[in-house]
Amino acid sequence: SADVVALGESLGLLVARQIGRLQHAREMCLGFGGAESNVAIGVARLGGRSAWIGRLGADEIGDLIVRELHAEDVETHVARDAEAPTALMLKTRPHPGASRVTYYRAGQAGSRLRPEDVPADAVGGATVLHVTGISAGLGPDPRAAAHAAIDIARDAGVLVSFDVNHRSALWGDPAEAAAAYRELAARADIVFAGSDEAELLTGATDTEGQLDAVLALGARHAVVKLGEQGAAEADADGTRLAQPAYTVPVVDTVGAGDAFVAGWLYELTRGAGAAQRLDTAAACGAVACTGPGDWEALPTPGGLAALRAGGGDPVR
Ligand code: KDG
Repeated sequence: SADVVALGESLGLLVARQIGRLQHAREMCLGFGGAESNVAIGVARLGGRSAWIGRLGADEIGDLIVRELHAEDVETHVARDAEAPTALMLKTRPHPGASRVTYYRAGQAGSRLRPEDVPADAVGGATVLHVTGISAGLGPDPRAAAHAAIDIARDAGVLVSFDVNHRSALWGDPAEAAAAYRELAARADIVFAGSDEAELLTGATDTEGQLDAVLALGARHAVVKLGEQGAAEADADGTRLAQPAYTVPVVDTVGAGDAFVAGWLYELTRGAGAAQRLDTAAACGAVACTGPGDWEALPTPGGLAALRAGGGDPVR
Protein backbone atom coordinates (compact mmCIF):
# COMPACT_ATOMS: atom_id res chain seq x y z
CA SER A 1 0.00 0.00 0.00
CA ALA A 2 1.07 3.58 -0.63
CA ASP A 3 2.55 5.90 1.99
CA VAL A 4 0.72 8.91 0.55
CA VAL A 5 -2.65 8.68 -1.21
CA ALA A 6 -3.84 11.88 -2.94
CA LEU A 7 -7.41 12.47 -4.11
CA GLY A 8 -8.44 15.12 -6.62
CA GLU A 9 -8.83 16.24 -10.22
CA SER A 10 -6.17 16.03 -12.89
CA LEU A 11 -6.62 17.77 -16.19
CA GLY A 12 -5.15 17.76 -19.66
CA LEU A 13 -2.85 20.77 -20.04
CA LEU A 14 -2.25 22.71 -23.25
CA VAL A 15 0.55 25.27 -23.06
CA ALA A 16 0.91 27.91 -25.77
CA ARG A 17 4.39 27.92 -27.27
CA GLN A 18 4.36 31.61 -28.14
CA ILE A 19 3.91 34.67 -25.92
CA GLY A 20 0.53 36.28 -26.49
CA ARG A 21 -3.22 35.81 -26.19
CA LEU A 22 -4.87 32.43 -26.41
CA GLN A 23 -6.83 33.50 -29.49
CA HIS A 24 -3.54 34.17 -31.29
CA ALA A 25 -1.86 30.93 -30.20
CA ARG A 26 -1.16 28.52 -33.03
CA GLU A 27 0.97 25.85 -31.37
CA MET A 28 0.18 24.27 -28.00
CA CYS A 29 2.17 21.63 -26.08
CA LEU A 30 0.10 18.82 -24.57
CA GLY A 31 0.66 17.52 -21.03
CA PHE A 32 -1.32 17.31 -17.81
CA GLY A 33 -1.49 18.76 -14.33
CA GLY A 34 -3.39 18.48 -11.12
CA ALA A 35 -2.53 19.71 -7.65
CA GLU A 36 -3.03 16.31 -6.06
CA SER A 37 -1.32 14.19 -8.72
CA ASN A 38 1.56 16.72 -8.60
CA VAL A 39 1.98 15.75 -4.92
CA ALA A 40 1.77 12.03 -5.71
CA ILE A 41 4.46 12.37 -8.40
CA GLY A 42 6.65 14.41 -6.03
CA VAL A 43 6.52 11.72 -3.34
CA ALA A 44 7.29 8.98 -5.89
CA ARG A 45 10.22 10.96 -7.35
CA LEU A 46 11.78 11.04 -3.86
CA GLY A 47 11.41 7.28 -3.52
CA GLY A 48 8.16 7.16 -1.54
CA ARG A 49 5.14 5.02 -2.46
CA SER A 50 2.22 7.16 -3.64
CA ALA A 51 -1.21 6.73 -5.18
CA TRP A 52 -3.75 9.01 -6.85
CA ILE A 53 -7.53 8.68 -6.71
CA GLY A 54 -9.56 10.48 -9.37
CA ARG A 55 -12.20 10.34 -12.09
CA LEU A 56 -11.22 10.72 -15.74
CA GLY A 57 -13.08 10.62 -19.03
CA ALA A 58 -13.05 7.46 -21.14
CA ASP A 59 -10.86 9.38 -23.58
CA GLU A 60 -7.29 9.72 -24.74
CA ILE A 61 -6.47 12.60 -22.37
CA GLY A 62 -7.52 10.31 -19.54
CA ASP A 63 -5.33 7.58 -21.02
CA LEU A 64 -2.42 10.04 -21.19
CA ILE A 65 -2.82 10.95 -17.51
CA VAL A 66 -2.96 7.30 -16.37
CA ARG A 67 0.04 6.39 -18.53
CA GLU A 68 2.12 9.33 -17.26
CA LEU A 69 1.26 8.61 -13.62
CA HIS A 70 2.28 4.96 -14.08
CA ALA A 71 5.50 6.12 -15.74
CA GLU A 72 6.14 8.17 -12.57
CA ASP A 73 5.50 5.09 -10.36
CA VAL A 74 2.24 6.48 -8.99
CA GLU A 75 -0.40 3.84 -8.26
CA THR A 76 -3.74 4.89 -9.75
CA HIS A 77 -7.32 4.30 -8.59
CA VAL A 78 -9.30 5.87 -11.41
CA ALA A 79 -13.00 5.82 -12.24
CA ARG A 80 -13.42 6.22 -16.00
CA ASP A 81 -16.49 8.26 -16.94
CA ALA A 82 -18.36 7.29 -20.13
CA GLU A 83 -20.54 10.41 -19.99
CA ALA A 84 -18.07 13.23 -19.32
CA PRO A 85 -14.65 13.98 -20.83
CA THR A 86 -11.46 14.65 -18.92
CA ALA A 87 -11.13 18.33 -17.97
CA LEU A 88 -8.66 20.61 -19.73
CA MET A 89 -6.71 23.73 -18.80
CA LEU A 90 -5.08 26.04 -21.32
CA LYS A 91 -2.00 27.99 -20.18
CA THR A 92 -0.76 31.07 -22.01
CA ARG A 93 1.92 33.69 -21.39
CA PRO A 94 0.14 36.97 -22.19
CA HIS A 95 3.52 38.64 -21.80
CA PRO A 96 6.98 37.46 -20.64
CA GLY A 97 6.97 36.35 -17.00
CA ALA A 98 3.17 36.16 -16.68
CA SER A 99 1.00 33.09 -17.11
CA ARG A 100 -2.78 32.75 -17.39
CA VAL A 101 -4.78 29.54 -17.05
CA THR A 102 -8.18 29.03 -18.66
CA TYR A 103 -10.07 26.02 -17.27
CA TYR A 104 -12.52 23.80 -19.13
CA ARG A 105 -13.50 21.74 -16.10
CA ALA A 106 -17.12 22.49 -15.13
CA GLY A 107 -19.18 19.33 -15.42
CA GLN A 108 -16.23 17.30 -16.68
CA ALA A 109 -15.23 13.91 -15.28
CA GLY A 110 -13.21 15.24 -12.33
CA SER A 111 -16.22 17.25 -11.15
CA ARG A 112 -18.24 14.03 -11.06
CA LEU A 113 -15.94 12.25 -8.59
CA ARG A 114 -18.19 10.90 -5.86
CA PRO A 115 -17.89 8.88 -2.63
CA GLU A 116 -18.47 5.58 -4.44
CA ASP A 117 -15.26 6.22 -6.44
CA VAL A 118 -13.13 6.24 -3.27
CA PRO A 119 -11.35 2.87 -2.74
CA ALA A 120 -11.58 2.20 1.01
CA ASP A 121 -8.64 -0.24 1.01
CA ALA A 122 -6.26 2.19 -0.72
CA VAL A 123 -7.11 4.97 1.73
CA GLY A 124 -7.26 2.75 4.81
CA GLY A 125 -3.87 1.19 4.08
CA ALA A 126 -2.00 4.46 3.59
CA THR A 127 0.05 6.47 6.08
CA VAL A 128 -1.35 9.81 4.87
CA LEU A 129 -4.39 10.84 2.82
CA HIS A 130 -3.91 14.16 0.99
CA VAL A 131 -6.89 16.23 -0.16
CA THR A 132 -7.21 19.87 -1.24
CA GLY A 133 -9.75 22.67 -1.34
CA ILE A 134 -10.06 22.22 -5.11
CA SER A 135 -12.28 19.18 -4.52
CA ALA A 136 -14.61 21.32 -2.41
CA GLY A 137 -14.79 23.91 -5.18
CA LEU A 138 -15.50 21.45 -7.99
CA GLY A 139 -18.96 20.67 -6.67
CA PRO A 140 -20.99 18.72 -4.12
CA ASP A 141 -19.93 15.27 -5.36
CA PRO A 142 -16.13 15.84 -5.23
CA ARG A 143 -16.57 17.61 -1.90
CA ALA A 144 -18.49 14.60 -0.57
CA ALA A 145 -15.80 12.29 -2.00
CA ALA A 146 -13.09 14.19 -0.10
CA HIS A 147 -15.09 13.93 3.12
CA ALA A 148 -15.78 10.23 2.47
CA ALA A 149 -12.06 9.61 2.05
CA ILE A 150 -11.41 11.51 5.31
CA ASP A 151 -14.05 9.36 7.06
CA ILE A 152 -12.21 6.20 5.94
CA ALA A 153 -8.81 7.65 6.88
CA ARG A 154 -9.85 8.76 10.35
CA ASP A 155 -11.55 5.42 11.07
CA ALA A 156 -8.37 3.60 10.00
CA GLY A 157 -5.95 5.87 11.91
CA VAL A 158 -4.55 7.30 8.65
CA LEU A 159 -3.24 10.87 8.92
CA VAL A 160 -5.18 13.48 6.93
CA SER A 161 -3.36 16.25 5.05
CA PHE A 162 -5.27 19.23 3.65
CA ASP A 163 -3.87 21.91 1.33
CA VAL A 164 -6.24 24.83 0.77
CA ASN A 165 -5.14 25.28 -2.87
CA HIS A 166 -7.69 28.08 -3.40
CA ARG A 167 -8.78 28.45 -7.01
CA SER A 168 -10.92 31.60 -7.12
CA ALA A 169 -12.33 30.60 -10.54
CA LEU A 170 -14.14 27.73 -8.82
CA TRP A 171 -16.02 29.96 -6.36
CA GLY A 172 -18.56 32.76 -6.50
CA ASP A 173 -18.44 33.94 -2.91
CA PRO A 174 -15.05 33.67 -1.13
CA ALA A 175 -16.91 33.34 2.20
CA GLU A 176 -18.44 30.13 0.85
CA ALA A 177 -14.98 28.86 -0.04
CA ALA A 178 -13.66 29.77 3.41
CA ALA A 179 -16.48 27.86 5.11
CA ALA A 180 -15.83 24.76 2.98
CA TYR A 181 -12.08 24.99 3.70
CA ARG A 182 -12.71 25.30 7.44
CA GLU A 183 -14.86 22.15 7.32
CA LEU A 184 -12.01 20.19 5.73
CA ALA A 185 -9.23 21.79 7.83
CA ALA A 186 -11.10 20.93 11.03
CA ARG A 187 -10.85 17.24 10.03
CA ALA A 188 -7.17 17.32 9.05
CA ASP A 189 -4.02 16.52 11.04
CA ILE A 190 -1.86 18.65 8.75
CA VAL A 191 -2.99 21.89 7.11
CA PHE A 192 -1.03 23.68 4.39
CA ALA A 193 -1.89 27.14 3.09
CA GLY A 194 -0.25 30.01 1.30
CA SER A 195 -0.36 33.34 3.13
CA ASP A 196 -3.48 34.63 1.33
CA GLU A 197 -5.15 31.24 1.67
CA ALA A 198 -4.40 31.18 5.41
CA GLU A 199 -6.01 34.61 5.72
CA LEU A 200 -9.09 33.38 3.83
CA LEU A 201 -9.21 30.26 6.03
CA THR A 202 -8.65 31.94 9.41
CA GLY A 203 -9.29 35.68 9.04
CA ALA A 204 -5.85 36.34 10.56
CA THR A 205 -3.52 38.58 8.55
CA ASP A 206 -0.18 37.77 10.23
CA THR A 207 1.58 34.41 9.91
CA GLU A 208 1.77 33.75 13.67
CA GLY A 209 -1.93 34.48 14.05
CA GLN A 210 -2.72 32.26 11.07
CA LEU A 211 -0.70 29.36 12.53
CA ASP A 212 -2.42 29.73 15.91
CA ALA A 213 -5.85 29.82 14.26
CA VAL A 214 -5.15 26.67 12.24
CA LEU A 215 -4.01 24.82 15.39
CA ALA A 216 -7.19 26.05 17.10
CA LEU A 217 -9.16 24.29 14.35
CA GLY A 218 -7.64 21.04 15.67
CA ALA A 219 -4.66 20.42 13.38
CA ARG A 220 -1.46 18.86 14.78
CA HIS A 221 0.66 20.64 12.17
CA ALA A 222 -0.01 24.06 10.67
CA VAL A 223 2.22 25.10 7.76
CA VAL A 224 2.08 28.46 5.97
CA LYS A 225 3.92 28.55 2.64
CA LEU A 226 5.55 31.94 2.00
CA GLY A 227 7.04 31.46 -1.47
CA GLU A 228 10.33 33.35 -1.74
CA GLN A 229 10.11 34.02 2.02
CA GLY A 230 10.19 30.29 2.73
CA ALA A 231 7.67 28.82 5.15
CA ALA A 232 6.55 28.74 8.79
CA GLU A 233 5.26 25.82 10.86
CA ALA A 234 3.56 25.54 14.23
CA ASP A 235 2.77 22.15 15.78
CA ALA A 236 0.39 21.19 18.57
CA ASP A 237 3.41 19.97 20.60
CA GLY A 238 4.66 23.55 20.79
CA THR A 239 7.21 23.38 17.94
CA ARG A 240 7.43 26.64 15.99
CA LEU A 241 9.89 26.92 13.09
CA ALA A 242 10.68 29.30 10.24
CA GLN A 243 12.22 27.88 7.08
CA PRO A 244 14.10 30.09 4.60
CA ALA A 245 13.58 29.51 0.87
CA TYR A 246 16.28 28.10 -1.36
CA THR A 247 17.41 30.43 -4.14
CA VAL A 248 17.23 28.96 -7.64
CA PRO A 249 16.88 30.28 -11.21
CA VAL A 250 13.09 30.38 -11.58
CA VAL A 251 11.51 29.15 -14.83
CA ASP A 252 7.93 28.31 -13.78
CA THR A 253 6.45 28.54 -10.26
CA VAL A 254 3.21 26.66 -11.02
CA GLY A 255 3.21 23.48 -8.95
CA ALA A 256 5.82 24.73 -6.45
CA GLY A 257 3.31 24.62 -3.62
CA ASP A 258 2.46 21.01 -4.44
CA ALA A 259 6.17 20.16 -4.58
CA PHE A 260 6.56 21.69 -1.13
CA VAL A 261 3.76 19.48 0.20
CA ALA A 262 5.25 16.38 -1.47
CA GLY A 263 8.61 16.94 0.25
CA TRP A 264 6.97 17.62 3.63
CA LEU A 265 4.73 14.53 3.47
CA TYR A 266 7.54 12.30 2.18
CA GLU A 267 9.68 13.19 5.21
CA LEU A 268 6.72 12.73 7.55
CA THR A 269 6.21 9.17 6.28
CA ARG A 270 9.90 8.52 7.05
CA GLY A 271 9.51 9.75 10.63
CA ALA A 272 11.51 12.94 10.12
CA GLY A 273 11.11 15.88 12.51
CA ALA A 274 9.83 19.35 11.72
CA ALA A 275 13.20 20.84 10.69
CA GLN A 276 13.89 18.05 8.18
CA ARG A 277 10.32 18.12 6.85
CA LEU A 278 10.46 21.87 6.24
CA ASP A 279 13.92 21.81 4.70
CA THR A 280 13.04 19.07 2.21
CA ALA A 281 9.73 20.81 1.47
CA ALA A 282 11.46 24.10 0.72
CA ALA A 283 14.09 22.34 -1.39
CA CYS A 284 11.40 20.52 -3.41
CA GLY A 285 9.46 23.73 -3.93
CA ALA A 286 12.59 25.46 -5.17
CA VAL A 287 13.71 22.71 -7.54
CA ALA A 288 10.18 22.46 -8.97
CA CYS A 289 10.56 26.07 -10.13
CA THR A 290 13.69 25.35 -12.19
CA GLY A 291 11.87 23.78 -15.13
CA PRO A 292 8.63 24.18 -17.10
CA GLY A 293 5.51 22.24 -16.26
CA ASP A 294 3.46 21.59 -13.14
CA TRP A 295 5.38 18.47 -12.06
CA GLU A 296 8.09 17.74 -14.64
CA ALA A 297 10.89 19.43 -12.64
CA LEU A 298 10.06 17.72 -9.32
CA PRO A 299 13.35 16.56 -7.74
CA THR A 300 14.87 13.14 -7.24
CA PRO A 301 17.05 12.61 -4.13
CA GLY A 302 20.03 13.45 -6.35
CA GLY A 303 18.41 16.73 -7.30
CA LEU A 304 17.92 17.60 -3.63
CA ALA A 305 21.52 16.68 -2.86
CA ALA A 306 22.75 18.89 -5.71
CA LEU A 307 20.67 21.82 -4.48
CA ARG A 308 21.89 21.36 -0.91
CA ALA A 309 25.47 21.13 -2.15
CA GLY A 310 24.85 24.55 -3.67
CA GLY A 311 25.38 23.84 -7.32
CA GLY A 312 24.92 21.45 -10.21
CA ASP A 313 21.74 20.71 -12.09
CA PRO A 314 19.18 20.36 -9.26
CA VAL A 315 16.91 18.04 -11.19
CA ARG A 316 19.03 15.11 -12.35
O1 KDG B 1 -0.91 23.66 -8.14
C1 KDG B 1 -0.86 23.42 -9.54
C2 KDG B 1 -2.28 23.12 -10.00
O2 KDG B 1 -3.02 24.29 -9.83
C3 KDG B 1 -2.32 22.74 -11.46
O3 KDG B 1 -1.51 21.59 -11.64
C4 KDG B 1 -3.72 22.42 -11.95
O4 KDG B 1 -4.97 21.44 -10.19
C5 KDG B 1 -4.81 22.38 -10.91
C6 KDG B 1 -5.65 23.56 -10.73
O5 KDG B 1 -6.78 23.39 -10.25
O6 KDG B 1 -5.18 24.64 -11.04
